[in-house]
Amino acid sequence: MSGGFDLTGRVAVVTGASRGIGEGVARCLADAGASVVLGARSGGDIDAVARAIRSTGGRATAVRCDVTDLFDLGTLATAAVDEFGHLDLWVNNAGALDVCKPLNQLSRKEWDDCLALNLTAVWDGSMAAAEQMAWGSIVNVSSLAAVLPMPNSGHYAACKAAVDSLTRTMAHELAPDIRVNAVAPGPVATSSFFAGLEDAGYQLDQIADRLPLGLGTPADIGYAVVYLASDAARWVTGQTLTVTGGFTGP
Ligand code: NJP
Repeated sequence: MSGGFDLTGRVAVVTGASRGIGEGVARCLADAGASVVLGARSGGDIDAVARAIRSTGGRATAVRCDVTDLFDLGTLATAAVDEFGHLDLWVNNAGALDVCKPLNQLSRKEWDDCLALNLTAVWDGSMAAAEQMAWGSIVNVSSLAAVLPMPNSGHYAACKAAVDSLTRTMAHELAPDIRVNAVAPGPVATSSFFAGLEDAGYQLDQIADRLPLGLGTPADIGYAVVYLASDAARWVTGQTLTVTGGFTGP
């Protein structure tokens, strides 16, 4: 076992790695020495991220996958073992706030779709991972929204709160071999963040004074995942690490 923050020899799967935070996490894990398997629905985009990681000396492969499909998740987990020999780290990052509406205007389908992507896929992904992992860790990408009132995003916030709860329970059920933690980002500069800001009718400068360290980058979340995945966090499980640049809410 390597020490500190070094992930040399580790094999990691990152879901939603075709852009945004998932891409940033995958790049940080590869920089720390891990071999990475990238999952997302857009095959061309994950191929491009995998190529970029390989071009800088990293080890990466791409597997097309819809995380709302249980079969795809199983295929993603076994692909990691087939390609790199074992699986040590699984990052449930794929997620989205696709519809912004008050709860009393949300359709049942919109609610169900949100749960399928942001909650059920985290459970399914973690179980698919645990089946292939002798030891290691799972990191879930939650949200600061889990602990805030979130008008027009209540369905998404409820999913992320449930992800934090799953994190705590899985940490107990999968111990001692597999640690389970979460990272809760604040505002991170991704295409989804800017689209969500616009949908909510906000300008960036309206929240700027509540961002002591400015807007986050995908790498800022990637470094937190590297820590949680590494031996430096070997006595940390069941925790949600809030990484927000000091942002405490809109
Ligand atoms: O999102 P975005 P972010 N199956 O849209 C993939 C949380 N978060 O990086 O499938 C498989 O740039 C999609 O790829 P594709 C947020 O809740 C963010 O901003 O090809 N993959 C892409 O790679 C989420 O959990 C902020 O379309 C699927 C990726 O997911 C995570 O961070 C704040 C998929 C999404 O990239 C990443 O968000 C916060 C599916 N069914 C929490 N559906 C923030 N950005 O400020 C989507 O608190 N993907």
